[in-house]
Amino acid sequence: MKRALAFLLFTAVFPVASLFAADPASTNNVSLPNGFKYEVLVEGDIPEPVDLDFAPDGRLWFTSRRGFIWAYDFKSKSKKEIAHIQVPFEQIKGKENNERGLHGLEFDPNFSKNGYVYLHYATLTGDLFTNRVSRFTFKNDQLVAGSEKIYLQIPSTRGYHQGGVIEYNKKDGKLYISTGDNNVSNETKKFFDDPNNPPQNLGDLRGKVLRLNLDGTIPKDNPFVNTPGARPEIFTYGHRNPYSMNIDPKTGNVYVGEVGFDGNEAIEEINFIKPGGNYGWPRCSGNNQGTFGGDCPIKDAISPWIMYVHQQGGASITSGPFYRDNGVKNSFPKEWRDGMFYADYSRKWIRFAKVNPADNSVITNVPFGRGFGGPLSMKQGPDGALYFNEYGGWFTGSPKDRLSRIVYTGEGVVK
Ligand SMILES: [Ca+2]
Ligand SMILES: [Ca+2]
Ligand SMILES: [Ca+2]
Repeated sequence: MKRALAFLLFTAVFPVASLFAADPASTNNVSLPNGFKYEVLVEGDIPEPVDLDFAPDGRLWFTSRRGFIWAYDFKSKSKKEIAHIQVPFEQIKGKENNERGLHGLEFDPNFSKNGYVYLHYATLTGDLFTNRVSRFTFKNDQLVAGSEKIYLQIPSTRGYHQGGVIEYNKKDGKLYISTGDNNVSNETKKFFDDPNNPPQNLGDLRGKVLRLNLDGTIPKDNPFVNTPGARPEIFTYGHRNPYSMNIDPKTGNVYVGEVGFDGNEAIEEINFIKPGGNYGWPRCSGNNQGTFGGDCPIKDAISPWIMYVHQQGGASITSGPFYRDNGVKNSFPKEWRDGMFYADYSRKWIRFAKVNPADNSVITNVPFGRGFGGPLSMKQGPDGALYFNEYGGWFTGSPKDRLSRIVYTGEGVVK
């Protein structure tokens, strides 16, 4: 994530106990196309909501960087704490930023039978930080003690860029996991051409998209299984901080949102993931431009699928769902289907990129909504609505942390 708001790091936390007191109209200035409605499901008392996913029973589970897992129940219109994982999320005064904590959540496709949930979270042993990808078993809304099966242990030597998403791809039956480069942004000049730096180093799990079988073993068709010195879990490399990931349910195409470098020339990217692909960081970014000028020295670096240059002010991209008609009454109308919704946390907008199915290129890219409080981790719900977290603070927790959605209520429910 961007550090532009780092001055908020040590602000005290004032969680608000009330769940439904929010009047969105009074706290936000949200604008949306005609026929769409913005709704806040939970506000306050959910510090630092970072990821969400729908459980097979229809509830929406969401995670807090501080280790909480909550389930939102649509019938009772309330959230319930499912688990609290101990994670080192605290900021320590005078030390570097600590972006670590609990992040990604994913359900096993047979969750209703086996209770398996995959989590991506940080641990601290002595003074050694590690990001872990593990499978846990849940029973009757409780984490079964001793059920953890560790799949990956990823070093986290610095406090920045932890990545941390887990998505299940029902097309190939695999888990996709994103990891941050763990680098410190303002030191980029020191390491950008160092081959041992994580994102370009195939012996290091950081700055990557990883791919695993559901049982934690390595898929035989991963691109680097036969490359000496390479970690066989790696699917793509050269990533900076892939903090969001979405998979098109129809095609199985995987996209990662990658937060850009600092400064006016910096570029926000959404990358379309291709097996074995090198996405350039830290040597290059955007359309194969050298990070500090000139052409990209990596000749086969893959350019972003969507990108924009900061020009001025902070920016922090998040990928969102590849929206498909799922046959429900409130599906979004045609003009808002068969493309990706994506957002910018800092700029507080959501856009929509419609895609040509013949070649997966973006045909149109238009504004959808604005005025949200830090949108993160967007998903399409089984009811056709667009769900997302609003992360109101900056590693602090905020009374404006929210779980929200956008519902289509337009005339005639266009099919
Ligand atoms: Ca997930
Ligand atoms: Ca998922
Ligand atoms: Ca790139």
